[in-house]
Amino acid sequence: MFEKTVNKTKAWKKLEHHYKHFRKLQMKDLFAVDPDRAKKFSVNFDAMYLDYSKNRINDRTMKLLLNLARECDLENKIKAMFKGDKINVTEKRPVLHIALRNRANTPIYVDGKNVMPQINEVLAKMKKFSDAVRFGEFRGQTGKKLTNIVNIGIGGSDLGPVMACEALRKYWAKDINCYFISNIDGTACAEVLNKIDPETTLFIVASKTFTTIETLTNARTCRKWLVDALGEHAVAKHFVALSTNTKEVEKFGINPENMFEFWDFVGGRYSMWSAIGLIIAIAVGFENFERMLEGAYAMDQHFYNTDFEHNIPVILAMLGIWYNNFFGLHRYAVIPYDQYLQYVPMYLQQLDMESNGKFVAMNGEYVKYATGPVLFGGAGTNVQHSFFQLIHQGPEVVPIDFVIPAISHNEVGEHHEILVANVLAQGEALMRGKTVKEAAAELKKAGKSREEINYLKRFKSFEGNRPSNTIVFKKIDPYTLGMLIAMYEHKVFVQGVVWNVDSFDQYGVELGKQMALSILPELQGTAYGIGHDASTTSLIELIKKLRK
Ligand code: G6Q
Repeated sequence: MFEKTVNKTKAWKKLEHHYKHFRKLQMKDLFAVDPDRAKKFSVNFDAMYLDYSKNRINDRTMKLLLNLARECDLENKIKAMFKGDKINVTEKRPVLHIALRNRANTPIYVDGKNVMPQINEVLAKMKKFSDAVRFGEFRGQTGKKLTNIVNIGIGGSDLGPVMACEALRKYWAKDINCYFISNIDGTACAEVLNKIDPETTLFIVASKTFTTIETLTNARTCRKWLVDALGEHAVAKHFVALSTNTKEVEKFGINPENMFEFWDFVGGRYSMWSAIGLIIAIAVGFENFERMLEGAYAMDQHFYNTDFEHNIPVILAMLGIWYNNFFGLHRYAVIPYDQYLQYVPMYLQQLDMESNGKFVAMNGEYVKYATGPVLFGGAGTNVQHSFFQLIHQGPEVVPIDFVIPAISHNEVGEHHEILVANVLAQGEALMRGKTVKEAAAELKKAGKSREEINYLKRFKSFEGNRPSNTIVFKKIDPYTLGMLIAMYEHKVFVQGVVWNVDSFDQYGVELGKQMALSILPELQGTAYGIGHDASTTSLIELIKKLRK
């Protein structure tokens, strides 16, 4: 079914060869000889500007990388996703988050049925409901306006909504507050319930399967809290469900009329554009939610229609492969210089690592090359004062994406210019570095003794030649957020195609879940010693003793 192992392709071999000659080249020298480099290695699309010139590439590198994409049949794989083929092979499902934001409303077929009417129907229901909550037409049991919106969900049913709500906080209705309960740790529930009033609270139970133990346990706790305060009748006015599983929603005690549906062709970590985004729509208003869909749609069109040379997700994906598979750099950081984007790295961690952290290829064989990197990040400038030491001087280079809006939502004094100065300085410093000689000269100028200079000069040097992309927007708004997230979704897709893994399953999270189910009765004292290793058995005993 899936023909060639990527590391046996012609393009891969050529890249290996190219790498040998290229790896020592310094970016600063490449800049020095080519005044057009910044222009050549940048793309401006719609509201987004990508500068990828601070990468260890030249024309030939890009040509070979894009040839690799071609040799992996990327063009047809993109088409297959957009037309609803079952590209999630292990689960035999299509992958149609793009249909959720298909603003042109062109038909997309799954098993001969156009999925657009059902998507539009749910969007219309979301609009009606989010408006009704925002404008106080849908009220709580005691007639009060619902102003505390609590999303109960985990993983893909949590991270997108959390990230987007935070990113768009400036657009929240003045009287609405959003809360998120995901962790099974009772603290997550307790801390939220302590802050809110049942009369003004709407719980959104977000679960694709409606069988996830964390979400159902949290939802039951919240349901009991509400019923204790307002009685059983209140559930209909204070609980809605987002799910693909009507039967389980009913079983839980939520009327299917209060359920917003989505479908198996939407993966959890790709679901913020579906009913899972309901809390976003309530917080920022449906028009803004639609703007987010429009931004994502614009990126989808760009990805679908643009030749690889100017295709932002393709370029970013292939650069990632250059570092991961040829330089052997298996870590990667995303650093938004925007406080509102602080959860973007956390969101991308799931998107990227759950999609491509795989060791079996589509043909069922173990891969013989690195796949998804470890992704981490945080908001700048904060992280400059934490892990940037390693980014600048750790022995392993970490390629970075910087994201920066030109205009802040809170233009206070000179804050934003200082912020921008910092992100640009980081990119430049990582690229240029500081030679030992330069460091020595600085120490000399500072009046240090010869002995001190000799000792300190290496500590004070920076090898440089460390790559980064810079993604610039005029402003982070619903539209540009949609573009940014869709860009990363497609980047991850492209890498999955090249690595030939199924980016849309997640069997890796199953084993721990299964084992937890077997340990639970032991902790509760209803089962004993079910063949664990000695460490696990003694930890179970220790914790049982401590809990007595
Ligand atoms: C995402 C994963 C996973 C999922 C959660 C929650 O792609 O499938 O993170 O979203 O396990 O699942 P439910 O939505 O079914 O509760």
